Amino acid sequence: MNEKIYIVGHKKPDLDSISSALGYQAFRHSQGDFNYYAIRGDKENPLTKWVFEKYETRLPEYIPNISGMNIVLVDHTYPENRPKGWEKANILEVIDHHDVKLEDILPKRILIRPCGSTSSLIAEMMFASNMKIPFNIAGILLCAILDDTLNLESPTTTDLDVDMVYRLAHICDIESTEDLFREIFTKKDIWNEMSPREIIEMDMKEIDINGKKVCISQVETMGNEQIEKNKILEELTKIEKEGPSNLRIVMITDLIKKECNLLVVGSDIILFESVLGEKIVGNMINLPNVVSRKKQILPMIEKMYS
Ligand SMILES: [Mn+2]
Repeated sequence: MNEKIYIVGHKKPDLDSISSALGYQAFRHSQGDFNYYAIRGDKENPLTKWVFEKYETRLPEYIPNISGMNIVLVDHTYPENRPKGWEKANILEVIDHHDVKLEDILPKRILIRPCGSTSSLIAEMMFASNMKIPFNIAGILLCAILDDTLNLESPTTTDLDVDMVYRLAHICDIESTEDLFREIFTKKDIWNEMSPREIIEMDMKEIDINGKKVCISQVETMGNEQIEKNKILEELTKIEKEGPSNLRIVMITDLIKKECNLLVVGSDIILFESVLGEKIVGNMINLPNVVSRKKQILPMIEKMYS
């Protein structure tokens, strides 16, 4: 009998992490590889819950520790984003659309392609193999791509994402993704119901850049004016005191105005100012036309530390 192989996304999974894991399971099963099994290492976010309910699909099983398991990592490679117990897991394969950090593991199969979402890579495999994609799987992958690419408007969007959205939407019988995207983002714009600590931790990425500790939280809103920046900054300062870092940022993105406000703390704030070419006043700065953590904020910081 074949040993089980578990597919898992990053810690604090977003929709793409959970959708691509389930999508890859469906793809593998279509190939006769029934030993692949999608899981999640953390609680799902409210958007994921809504999308899975909408498409009447069961969430992947929650397994808090992957130690000792055969693993496919989807939607991440960085050690700091891997689920608990990865050090003692057998990582066989990775599929991702972000920057790569794999010096410490040696997976047999690696599929890395810069594009808007891991779900696009999974959908492409499905179409290439002529698999008959079930309606619910198409819907879940479609929502994940729209979420990750901000309805194909994020600078991370590639032709592949556009093509996959078009083909998946066709399966779902959706003519325009505009309404679906609005729904997705209303489900995400739940910041008013959360505490500052919850807001900061909802979509937080910790990154080690050449030994520098950087932490960026992403808060995407549809013109939400009610977000209490001062309270979040107060909490951010508290978190920074608990565990100092080089740079700790909360990126509050307004998807309607297409701009963001950064709340910034950390020991390298002055260095960061010099990269921005602007003063960060009272630990806050507004950046017009900046919406992407991965394509716009991260590269700036990586350049700063290179
Ligand atoms: Mn993703």
